[in-house]
Amino acid sequence: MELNNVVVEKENNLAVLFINRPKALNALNSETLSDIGTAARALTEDDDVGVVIITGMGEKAFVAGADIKEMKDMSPLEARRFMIFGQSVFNEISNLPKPTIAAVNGFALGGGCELALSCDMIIASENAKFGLPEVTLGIHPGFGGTQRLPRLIGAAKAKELIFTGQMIDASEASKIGLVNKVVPYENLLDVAKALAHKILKNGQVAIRLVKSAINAGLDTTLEKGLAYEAETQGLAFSTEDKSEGLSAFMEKRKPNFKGR
Ligand code: DAK
Repeated sequence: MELNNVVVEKENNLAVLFINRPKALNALNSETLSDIGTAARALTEDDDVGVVIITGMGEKAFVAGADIKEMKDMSPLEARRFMIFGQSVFNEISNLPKPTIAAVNGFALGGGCELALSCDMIIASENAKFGLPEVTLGIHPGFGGTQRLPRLIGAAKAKELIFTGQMIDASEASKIGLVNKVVPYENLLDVAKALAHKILKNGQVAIRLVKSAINAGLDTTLEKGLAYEAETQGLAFSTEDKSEGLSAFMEKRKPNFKGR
């Protein structure tokens, strides 16, 4: 897969998607958004890939936001089109039927913070900085931040970050529950990969089903979420992995999951 602004590396059922525009601090222009969408669709179809890590190329930025130079001259209609396109790409990340880990290696601002929020888990390096500075530009978050941030950290904290546009460091992000873990920059990818490998040891059909149950539950009532959970668990009971997992427990051995 040849893309200008995204590089995908694969190793042992794990894919690392690098946003590769370091001279512009990996800012999201239309081409980069399109490349992320293309890569996400390819990774969705790729049965060899069980977990996807998303990170930024270079030492400075994960993604410093939507491309301000490109946005500057957009008409309202172009902005609307850009937003719908961006939201669809971020939805593809959020709905990717396998776990995603954002490995945030520096600035994650605006659309960059929203990209991290579209992933299932966020691991940050100690130098990472998070923020939604859109209101300082006279606009507001437009790639899902107004919806995903309050769901993750609660409305009051999300409003504080969005209304002030202030940046917070990795340790503050950890305190408010925005990130799962903070690690030294040098260890970031290794820690993300170690987390991915822990996930990859488990039954992959169950992982896909439970991700869809958790995501569906976040958008609905507890009652409907529980009904969905019963359906996905029913499906999990139809898999070879379920037979293998329960047998392995009874036989006091490690399971050999096949992902089916
Ligand atoms: N867009 C374009 N270029 C950017 C950029 C960005 N967001 N951020 C940085 N760059 C470029 C800089 O222009 C500079 O390029 P050259 O001047 O060398 O050509 C290069 O990256 C290095 O940046 P700096 O020289 O500024 O580096 P510093 O270390 O001094 O500062 C910084 C780092 C991250 C604090 C600073 O670059 C910065 O404040 N960047 C902008 C952060 C920001 O405000 N991001 C945008 C958030 S708004 C929408 C949907 C969604 C959105 C909007 C609309 N609709 C559908 C319409 C989302 C909006 C956002 O994400």
